[in-house]
Formats: sequence, C-alpha cells, structure tokens
Amino acid sequence: MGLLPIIEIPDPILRTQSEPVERVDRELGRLISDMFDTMYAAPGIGLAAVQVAVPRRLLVIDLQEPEEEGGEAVKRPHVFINPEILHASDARKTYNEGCLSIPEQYAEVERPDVVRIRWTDADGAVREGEFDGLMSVCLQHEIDHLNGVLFIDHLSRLKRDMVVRKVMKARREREKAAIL
Ligand code: GNR
Ligand code: NI
Repeated sequence: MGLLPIIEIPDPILRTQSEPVERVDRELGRLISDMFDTMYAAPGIGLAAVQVAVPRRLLVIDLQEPEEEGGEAVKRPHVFINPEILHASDARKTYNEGCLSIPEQYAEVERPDVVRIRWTDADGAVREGEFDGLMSVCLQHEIDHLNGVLFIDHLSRLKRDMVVRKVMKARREREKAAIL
C-alpha cells in the first residue's frame, strides 16, 4: 500500500506534457499499484500519473459503479499506458465533471460521446477498444491530463476563473483555520 500525494492547481506540473512510457517493467508495476491505492483512497474513479507528479503517459481507472447486490463495490481496475484517441464521435454528451487536482469543484463539460482508443496494457500488450458512457468521459478527462489539459479548460473563461478562485479561497480558509 503506497499513498502518493496528489498535486493540485495551480501547480505548473499539471500543465506539462507527459512523456511516453518506455518500458512496462517492475518499477512501472509499483507505480501503477501506488496509483490505484491513491485513487481508491481519495476516492476517485480515475488518476493520471502526472497528478502524482510523475509526467508519464499512464492512467488508471476504476468506475466502481455500485453492484446490484448492494454491499461492497466490486473493484474493476483498468490500466492505460500510452493511450491514443484513434477516433471520437461527432455526437457529444455533457457530464458533471470533477477532478482530484481541483478539489470540490464540479462543472458540466461537453465531450465526444464515444471514443476509440489504442493503448498498452499492464502486461505490455497493445490493445484497442471503443468506449462510451462514464468510461468514455473518464478516459478523455485522463488523456487531457497527459497533455496538460484540465476539465476547466473546456469551460468559458468566466466559469474557469470562478472555479480557480473558489479553490484558492477554500485553501486560504483551510490554512487560516489550521493556524488558529
Ligand atoms: O474522481 C473523478 N471523478 C470524475 C467525475 C467526472 C468526470 C471525471 C472524473 S475523473 C476524477 C478523478 C480525476 O481527477 N482524474 O483525473
Ligand atoms: Ni482529473
């Protein structure tokens, strides 16, 4: 179990272009395992390596949709290494997005409904697949991270500035409360 600190705006690392993963080896396996621990603890449904200050083209996802039976959510971990969007549908959909690097802020973001992705899996095999629904939203959100893009970049300037100000204000108030 390895929890990694999640970086938040306005950390400039979030704006860097992540570099391709060169080798799928034991060291990468350890990072992937720590990223899942960090994502489940947050909790979140996705995490890009750059959010733990490792600017490599790697992301993990577990939508953890509640099971029919009730009780514990079944874990369905997905690893995407060097993911590429091969095709995005003309049809769009909006989803109320949040981001662990932009704490407690949510906004409606419009994106392509369906995407076709090519990636390398945790065993080093190249795979391809088509994704819709929340998986499509989350994949696009995480691939944006690999390119230094945040969900707020899809909003109007006014809405983006409002979200950034709210995050900064909440942090100032948290720090003030910690001193008192
Ligand atoms: O946990 C997360 N939830 C979420 C909700 C709607 C759209 C995207 C996401 S991803 C986010 C975790 C995160 O910040 N990943 O980069
Ligand atoms: Ni995010």
